[in-house]
Amino acid sequence: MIEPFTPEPIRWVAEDGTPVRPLPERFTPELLRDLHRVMVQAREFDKKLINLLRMGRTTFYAQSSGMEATQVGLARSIRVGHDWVWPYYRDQALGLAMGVPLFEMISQCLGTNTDTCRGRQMPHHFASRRYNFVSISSSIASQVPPAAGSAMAQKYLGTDEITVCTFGDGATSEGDWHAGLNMAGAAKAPALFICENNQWAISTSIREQTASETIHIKAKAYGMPGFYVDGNDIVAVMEVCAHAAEWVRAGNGPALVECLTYRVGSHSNADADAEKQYRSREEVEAWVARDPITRIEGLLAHLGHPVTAEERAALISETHRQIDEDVQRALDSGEPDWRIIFEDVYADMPTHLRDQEAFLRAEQTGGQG
Ligand SMILES: Cc1ncc(C[n+]2csc(CCOP(=O)(O)OP(=O)(O)O)c2C)c(N)n1
Ligand SMILES: [Mg+2]
Repeated sequence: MIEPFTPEPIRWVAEDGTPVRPLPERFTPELLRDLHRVMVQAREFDKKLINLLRMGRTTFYAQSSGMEATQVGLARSIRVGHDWVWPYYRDQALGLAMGVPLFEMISQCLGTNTDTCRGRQMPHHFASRRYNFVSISSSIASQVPPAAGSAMAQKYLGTDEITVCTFGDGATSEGDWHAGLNMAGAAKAPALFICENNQWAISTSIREQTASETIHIKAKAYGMPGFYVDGNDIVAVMEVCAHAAEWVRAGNGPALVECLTYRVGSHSNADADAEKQYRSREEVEAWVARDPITRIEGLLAHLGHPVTAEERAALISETHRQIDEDVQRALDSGEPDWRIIFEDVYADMPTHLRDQEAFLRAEQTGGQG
């Protein structure tokens, strides 16, 4: 039985990989291996994208390293392509686990012709129409009120879809967050709110962020259950998120899940983490020791299906090979033409934009027309 408002995060697997309660049957070695594969891919995606950033191929990237169990576990707890997902900017492991192709994510980061947004979004803000993965907004918590609206629409249309909305701990201090949760609660709309509590909002710690003991208790104020889960334990994340998702889908109204995890890398490429300005190395090292990938490997070993060093190395090199190939293919597609800034908004372009387009064309052709 999964209860809301537990004083401690719900946990299934201890840090050394030993189950602390009976493992549900669905967690077969095959499923665990598949989850492990996506988590490793996401970790390697971070490393490769940081390299591309250093090479000047892209200009923004925010790592999800350390948070893979939360994001992959969430992806595997919802109906992918059916439910609607309003993500935030650190959700690449969520996207990958939902099935968004690496190639699409890489193209978006590079802003090439193969980018579905064709360079018109900030890098690392991918979207996927096929997977109902809504375009990311960098303005903290700005996705929460529209997600509440999306859930209200689902309720009024009588579908069995739900809306999933993710955000960080810092987002819970924004007015938008409270407005969105209040609206979804009052409308009893099918929204699943997921807080990826990585305990830092750039350099602001969770203790400075709020006087509340936890994030999930804020759910009480909005008339919904708040679940508290160990976000580095993928079994616990999947059990809790699947339970909350089905509770929401059954028409009971929204729910909030707080996944307690940690960002082991820097906030983004614009961060003083490396300079050790706001958190101690001891703190980071303590969380590196609770790594979610190590934990699932410990569980597989406990079950008698260990991931060997060779298998892990092969998985990593295959991921790197795939990413290198996709990067090349994206770069080969070239940069979008400047004219696209005038496309995809108006069926009939207003006069002032037509004038601007003509002006730019003249500039491009050196005043020759
Ligand atoms: C409205 C708004 N205010 C400030 C910022 C600058 N900013 C970018 S990320 C961030 C921290 C967010 O922390 P959290 O919600 O915990 O997510 P995390 O980055 O830790 O995953 C801030 C303050 C912003 N993007 N939008
Ligand atoms: Mg945070």
